Amino acid sequence: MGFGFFKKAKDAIAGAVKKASETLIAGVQKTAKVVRGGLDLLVGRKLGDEECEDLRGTLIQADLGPRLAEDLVEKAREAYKDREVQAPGEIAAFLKAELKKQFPPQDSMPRFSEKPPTVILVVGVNGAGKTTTIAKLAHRFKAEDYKILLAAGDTFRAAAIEQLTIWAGRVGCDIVKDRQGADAASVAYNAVEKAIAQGYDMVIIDTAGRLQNKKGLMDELEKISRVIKKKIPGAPHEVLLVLDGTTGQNAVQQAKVFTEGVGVTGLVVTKLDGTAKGGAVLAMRSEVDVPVKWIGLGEKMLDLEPFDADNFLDAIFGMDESKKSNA
Ligand SMILES: Nc1nc2c(ncn2[C@@H]2O[C@H](COP(=O)(O)OP(=O)(O)OP(=O)(O)O)[C@@H](O)[C@H]2O)c(=O)[nH]1
Ligand SMILES: [Mg+2]
Repeated sequence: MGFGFFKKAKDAIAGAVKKASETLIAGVQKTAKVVRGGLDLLVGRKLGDEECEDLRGTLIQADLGPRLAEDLVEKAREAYKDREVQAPGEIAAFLKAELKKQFPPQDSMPRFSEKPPTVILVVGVNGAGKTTTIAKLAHRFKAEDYKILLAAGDTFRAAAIEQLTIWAGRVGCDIVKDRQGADAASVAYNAVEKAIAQGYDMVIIDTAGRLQNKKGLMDELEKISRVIKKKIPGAPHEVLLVLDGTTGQNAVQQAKVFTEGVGVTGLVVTKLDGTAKGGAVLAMRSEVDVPVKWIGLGEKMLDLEPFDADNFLDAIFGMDESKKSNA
């Protein structure tokens, strides 16, 4: 399949992100409400000290984090020193333009192997949403005609293997698993071996979020990565770190810790539907040198979207007037 495989995937993603979807808009509405409510109160005012404090408060409440909030407030203060914010949406458009500068185009594109199978390793602390995200990814790529194999690499709990097996059934894809307590790296190895032998396009590997301690967890992830490389040098092609978006800035801190360890290539921020702290997604890019690639917007299979900075900013800050008239 070679390049065609790669291109098809890129087109599939590109086609999906031109405009903020209903799922995205509904998914981040709690965060959007905080942001827009706060910004609307600034209309008709110049950004003096009091207004800047209000703006900072709004950005902090949406959990953009102190550093990013301060940076944006200073830029806005400078821009609106001598004139008033005239219309609703004006300050939102300004902040969006500033934030957009942080997101290089193409940055969030998933990584695929030039030659199948593409191996995706999914990591993160327990409860973050790894297994659910794997099901969502499998569903999405299967719809694009990829032949998908899941690997039940969370051998720590029997329920974890069961949960992934149920998802594989629902999605309609195959799964490689072993008994509870089995060596996770050997499950991963077997899956990759099977994928090569039987022409799968993609292997997605689940991992444990909780082991006896953090070092144990990191060691296990490194071991999985190492044995996969024995079969496919260059794999895993993507290491996705899954983060619980309801924890806001704590998720940002977790991203910092994890990305130091295991060669993470992309972040997945889940559960944005349940929180007003969605602004943390925007802070990730300035705090961690790894792009957010996917966002989780609910518990169902379709509630995962590729992260697109423009659409995300539109969904939270509202769409610019110029864009609305073009839509
Ligand atoms: N609302 C909402 N719930 C989610 C989302 N993603 C995952 N969840 C829920 O979060 C809970 C934990 O998800 P899992 O996928 O089991 O998390 P995990 O990281 O595999 O957890 P462990 O296997 O315990 O390490 C489940 O109840 C999911 O339904 C999301 O985007 N939105
Ligand atoms: Mg799990």
